Amino acid sequence: MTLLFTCFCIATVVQAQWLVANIAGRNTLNLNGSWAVIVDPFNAGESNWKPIWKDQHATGAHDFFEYAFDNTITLQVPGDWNSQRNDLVYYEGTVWYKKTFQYQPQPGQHSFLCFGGANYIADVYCNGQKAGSHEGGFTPFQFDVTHLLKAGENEVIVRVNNQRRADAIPALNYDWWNYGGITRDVDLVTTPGNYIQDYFIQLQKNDTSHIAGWVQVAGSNGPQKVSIHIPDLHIHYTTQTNAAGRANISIAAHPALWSPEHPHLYTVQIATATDTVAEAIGFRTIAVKGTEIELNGQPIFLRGINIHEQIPQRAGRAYSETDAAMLLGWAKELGCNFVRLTHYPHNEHMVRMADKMGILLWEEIPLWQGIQFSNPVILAKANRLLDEMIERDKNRSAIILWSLSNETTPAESRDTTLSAMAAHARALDPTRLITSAFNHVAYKGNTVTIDDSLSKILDVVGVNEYIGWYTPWPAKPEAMVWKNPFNKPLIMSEFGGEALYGHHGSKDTASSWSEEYQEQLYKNQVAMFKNIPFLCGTTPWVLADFRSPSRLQPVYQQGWNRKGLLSDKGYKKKAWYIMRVFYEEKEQNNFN
Ligand code: GCB
Repeated sequence: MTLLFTCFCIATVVQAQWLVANIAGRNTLNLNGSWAVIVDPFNAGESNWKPIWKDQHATGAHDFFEYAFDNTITLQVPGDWNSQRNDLVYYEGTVWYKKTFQYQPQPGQHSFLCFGGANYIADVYCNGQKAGSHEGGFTPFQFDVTHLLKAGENEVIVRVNNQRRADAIPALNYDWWNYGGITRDVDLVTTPGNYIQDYFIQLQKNDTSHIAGWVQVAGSNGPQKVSIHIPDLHIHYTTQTNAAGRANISIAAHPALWSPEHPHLYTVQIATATDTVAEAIGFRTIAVKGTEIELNGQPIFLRGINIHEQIPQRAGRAYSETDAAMLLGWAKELGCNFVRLTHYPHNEHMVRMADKMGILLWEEIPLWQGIQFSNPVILAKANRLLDEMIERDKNRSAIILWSLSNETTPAESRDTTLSAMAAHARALDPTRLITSAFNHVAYKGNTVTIDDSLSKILDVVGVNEYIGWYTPWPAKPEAMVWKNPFNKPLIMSEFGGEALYGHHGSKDTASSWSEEYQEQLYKNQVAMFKNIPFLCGTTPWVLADFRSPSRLQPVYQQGWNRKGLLSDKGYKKKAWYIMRVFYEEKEQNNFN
């Protein structure tokens, strides 16, 4: 009986699918703002006798319900719940959200409910019926709610649960705050019945004279004409979809190439007989040649920084265009042409802003230490997260690297899973490079050898090394030698140490938690970098101090990871200036 019931439940869950690309370019009703919420730590609202998703109201004299969305508390969407209410700072559990809105569905049109992200599991109900479920805190999800909407007032109820799980991605422990809630934008998108579902429009791999890719049209029952207009390139291209609604494209073109110095974006218009959509797209190539990374055929040094999706002054998740401008503005001020979006896909404003500002990006899924690689569900979950990340961001020229993971422990099950994921990502997007950050290197005397077998499957190797912090210096920094048997480009994807802003002490003692110690550590790192010929980029850990429940030092940390070059108020620590000068030198040497 139990088994039958379970099977029935699984069969009826609608998993999120990628239904409509480029939400910003569509006809949308934005559902951001104030949502009524019920905090439900024991998941009482899921039980059969008072399911909250039904949003029932008492009618008879002896009727009552032990919940109500009316006269209850509200939370702002987008936004995490932890930074909005003191009683939810450490909360890990369920919150029910409700929003009502007016809507007039038109015959023949589609309506899609689109969430930028909700951490970690979201169950979505529309007018008392399940629209679908989604697992994963940092990627978008969408449901077709055409059949659930009605004319007049409509309601959406979302159950969000951020309990940590052993078989989740990320798993049980990680070094950042488990911000819960509907943390990103919510939109109701309306399209014609026959509409442009998705498209991939970039330069062909290693070819600056062809724009290539595909357009996917949904709801058509036969071939139909698709046109692509790029007015500034005088391109008016037409083609036809096949029986599956797909049109492959290949257009001879000589666009001005997108680069950090000239982040040129073209307006690209895609049209069918019934639908049209436009967005700004840049064109560039990215490739590996020996141990170099080449942007538009020229070697580039990636002057980078790691950024968490957090505004330190607010101690909360970043979610807006203004937040993106602040975080990426800091990166520019440091002299960066590159950002590693750690450790998960950030909100879409970050990626679009980077496209406009000319900042190259590394984007990764939150496959962070402690993952259950021997559990077969992990590959399926990881591939779905790759799908969702790549589906959303594949047209952003800023993105050059898809990252599969961070700091995984070498094991056969790990290698098999990550190899399958690499193949999956390459099939989805053959134009970009695949990377991963790992911390398994071999130390012998003054020599560090990159020996993790994961390097075999990557285009670019990312090494997190904490020499001077978690690992003592085995030799003088300038005497360190790095060996690269895999002969691939290396990005030093993490390095750094902790310092409390404004706290001064010994430059030689880590436990001084002083700006001087962190500054000296950066001087030493830079001295070492100058002798690594195959080093193609550096991303210090990390732009700004960030909240972490495992940082328990009561005087200096107080629940914050203090490895920021900026403090929790955004003030520059001494180490900031060491990186700034290093990047100035790199820029002046024309070593981009
Ligand atoms: C790492 C992790 C990063 C941590 C950092 C640290 O290696 O990749 O997520 O926050 O070290 O500060 O220990």
